[in-house]
Amino acid sequence: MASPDTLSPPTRPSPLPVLGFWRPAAAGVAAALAGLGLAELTAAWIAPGASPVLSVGALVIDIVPAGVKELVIGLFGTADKIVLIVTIILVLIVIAALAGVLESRRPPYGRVLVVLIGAIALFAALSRSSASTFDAVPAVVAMGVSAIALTFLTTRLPLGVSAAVESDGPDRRRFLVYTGATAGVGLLALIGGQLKAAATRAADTARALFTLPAASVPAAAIPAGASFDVAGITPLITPNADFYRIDTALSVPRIDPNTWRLKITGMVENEVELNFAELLALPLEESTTTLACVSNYVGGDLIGNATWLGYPIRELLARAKPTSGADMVLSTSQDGFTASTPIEALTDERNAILAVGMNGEPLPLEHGYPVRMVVPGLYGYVSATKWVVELKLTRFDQEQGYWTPRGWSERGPVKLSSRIDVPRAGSSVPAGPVVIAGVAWSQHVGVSAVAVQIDDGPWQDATLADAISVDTWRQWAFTWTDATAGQHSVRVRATDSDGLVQTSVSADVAPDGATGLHEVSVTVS
Ligand SMILES: Nc1nc2c(c(=O)[nH]1)N[C@H]1C(S)=C(S)[C@@H](COP(=O)(O)O)O[C@H]1N2
Ligand SMILES: [Mo]
Repeated sequence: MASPDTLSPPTRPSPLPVLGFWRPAAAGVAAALAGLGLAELTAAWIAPGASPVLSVGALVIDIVPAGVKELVIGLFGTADKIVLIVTIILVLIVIAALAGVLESRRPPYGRVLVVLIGAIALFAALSRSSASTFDAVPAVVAMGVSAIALTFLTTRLPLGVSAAVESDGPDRRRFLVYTGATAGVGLLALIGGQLKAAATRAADTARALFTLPAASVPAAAIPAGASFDVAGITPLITPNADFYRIDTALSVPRIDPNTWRLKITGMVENEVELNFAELLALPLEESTTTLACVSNYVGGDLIGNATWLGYPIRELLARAKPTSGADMVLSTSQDGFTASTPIEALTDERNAILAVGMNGEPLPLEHGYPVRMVVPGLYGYVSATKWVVELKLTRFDQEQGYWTPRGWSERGPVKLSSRIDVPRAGSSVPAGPVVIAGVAWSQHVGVSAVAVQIDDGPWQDATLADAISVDTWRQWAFTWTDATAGQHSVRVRATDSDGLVQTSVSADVAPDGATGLHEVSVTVS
């Protein structure tokens, strides 16, 4: 007679769970997929250069010895990059499975592994030469999401299951639903990120292939005497790569020029619509204009000067025929930013343009590609709408630009100012003649004089370089012949063509631009 104990099946799972392998491994892979997918999606939107997979790939290319590289290229030819990406993904899957198993048996070592891998991705993203702080975000998302998903899946799900329930039952269903949902979110995010990245690449390629039409009206030649040969002075024309960038865009809008359209709406007799090809076919004009940000403090560098190519806005407004009450053009960017520009500034003789070119190149993406506004004499926040898609004729008493309800003036003419570029603040210079130099601007009026003051001495006239136009900054220089040893302060002051002298009264940048005199202290030795 057999003992009943040995015949009857166990009535409940053994108190010591059988340590599963496949479920924790699958949970690890699902968690990694969720983290990676959301990280790639984040990268595609806010940091296109910082895709975790691609930046790790770039890191591998950098550190792999030349011999291995040649071997891989020899074996796979032009498919070498795909092989690299597939390898990275396979390695990641293995590590993720390992992290799942580790986390289910020896928490928190699975999470520790996830964080380590995330740290490698973070290092890879930030070690690129053009990395910015935003580039840290995708790797941090990957790390955070994977670690949280891993913890959730390994602590809440029946992973340590006995053979009896392995094949079926509610446990299995629960496991499949949660793990599947986690992996599904990751997969969807990954696909979304790839679609966004493809759109970005398409826009970048379109920009790279686009050649600017020639100007019908070329910019006035820059006089030979417009720049001084002084080391350290601001270049007269700011190279695109050095041009300051200010906008509210978390991710730079990528506009397909083939779908770009400008609408002129609001208080007009005729609504006007224009596409990119139509704009390029118009007689484009070139002009050199200094662009300044209202947030530029005295002596600051949120100002640049470029030769822009574009079409006069006044001509387009003339087509639309604004009705009599309109006094403002509210320009809107594709990303929703708006600027309120007085209608006079767009219809008088100044070079207010819809710009497509900057220093001989299509507008850089960050500077408004394919089309932006440039209006001489007004701060950027009330005039220089990048990625512009609509000009609405309206009234200041009816609508406001983006920054006005946020504490900035509805109108923002650029204030008369000047800056000392050399010697730099806090620097030491040898005794003897010292060249002091910089730039001064009084947009749309023009600078007529610049003077320099050393310590409490008299104001002495600096030499002005030739002007390009009243809408551009002007270089100035002064030779301080009797610089004596010790600590000195140097101040600069400009006078505009109307005779207005730059005020020494300091005002903050808000609400309508800083005032005061730029002063640097230098040590003469
Ligand atoms: N679409 C859009 N355009 C914008 C802005 C913005 O936030 N979004 N900022 C404005 C501000 S405040 C300035 S100073 C200029 C700066 O232009 P830049 O980045 O080309 O130097 O763009 C203007 N145009
Ligand atoms: Mo600005």
